[in-house]
Amino acid sequence: MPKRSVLLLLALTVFISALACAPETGASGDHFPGAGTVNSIAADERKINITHDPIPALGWPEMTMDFQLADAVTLEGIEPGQKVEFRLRKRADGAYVIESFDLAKD
Ligand SMILES: [Cu+2]
Repeated sequence: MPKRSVLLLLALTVFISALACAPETGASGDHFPGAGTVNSIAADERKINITHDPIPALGWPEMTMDFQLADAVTLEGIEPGQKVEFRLRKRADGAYVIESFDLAKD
């Protein structure tokens, strides 16, 4: 590989790393708190459907959607109809997975 291409590649790598480390607006790192009501659980697929409140840190309005559960998450005590608080993590592939649950306090 010519020397110039190597330098260019190096510059590009540094640039992309800098992008990846850029802070997300209004949130700490890649974790985002959310709250909502559980609609259904597909335990075999490790998926949960939640109608969540707006998540300003992500610019998301209130909506109903499926979330993938991180491997460490247990569904013990979580049932359809329950209000929950949860923590989202942005995966390297851009998908948001639920990392932990709490039953809502109210
Ligand atoms: Cu959503």
